Amino acid sequence: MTEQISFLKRASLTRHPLSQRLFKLMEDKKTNLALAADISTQREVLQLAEVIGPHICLFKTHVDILSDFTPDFGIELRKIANRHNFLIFEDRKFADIGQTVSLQYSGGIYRISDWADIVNAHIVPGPGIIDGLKVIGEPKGQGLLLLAEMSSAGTVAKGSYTRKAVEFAEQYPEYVMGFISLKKISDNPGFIHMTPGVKLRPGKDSLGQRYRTVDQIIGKNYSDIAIVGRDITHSENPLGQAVLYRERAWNAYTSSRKI
Ligand code: S5P
Repeated sequence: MTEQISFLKRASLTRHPLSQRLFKLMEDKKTNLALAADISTQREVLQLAEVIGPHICLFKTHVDILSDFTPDFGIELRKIANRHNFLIFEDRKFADIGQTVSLQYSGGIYRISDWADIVNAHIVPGPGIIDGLKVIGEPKGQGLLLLAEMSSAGTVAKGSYTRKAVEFAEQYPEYVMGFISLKKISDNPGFIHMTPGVKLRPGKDSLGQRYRTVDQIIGKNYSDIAIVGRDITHSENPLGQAVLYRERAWNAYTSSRKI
């Protein structure tokens, strides 16, 4: 097992400007918690960002869930992100050829590249998908995560598929920031690992989602960021629950990193 390195040190070990910023802001704010805001109205999503913003490093959106989307959404969310110092991750899961994803990223109704810092992509089409997104995102200082593993039951993203994601990422260190994965899958300290499917207790939902605890994914599996959705957004006290997750995720990080 290689040494587990602190976020601060890792900021100096990546050339990716946005990864440097994310490592530093996690260390400054003392949070490695990301919120998954799978909510269907702009007002509720923005309100959540405002309330939970001080406790997170990253706010994850699914903009195509919104029933009342207007271009103001991105503008308003950016203002909140700047005020509370977190990054915006639009969980678009691109999966097409390079030319098509470049249009999906920059155009359409959502114009994702106007307001999101980070997007993600499946690697199923091959590295052309990274080239297509990079054309849009790199000049704007944005970053990409590759879906190397998934939290859902029966996923085929494992074994050689996961290793391929690492191989692709290594070819694009100036644009790919890291992975969506269930554990640390690369020893390159510049890559950031983010893990969804997190709850206070292990379990599953009725549609194939599987949950692990913060201690499992960060303490034992050496992932970096816990992405928590319904266990915060659907709790009776989202702010209190976010504060609890923040403490647990940060403790799991500090007690498992050495230098
Ligand atoms: O493998 C994955 C990848 C992602 S990005 N499994 C996931 O659940 N996600 C996303 O994380 C999913 O789209 C959702 O937005 C969030 C998990 O939400 P929760 O309510 O189950 O915590």
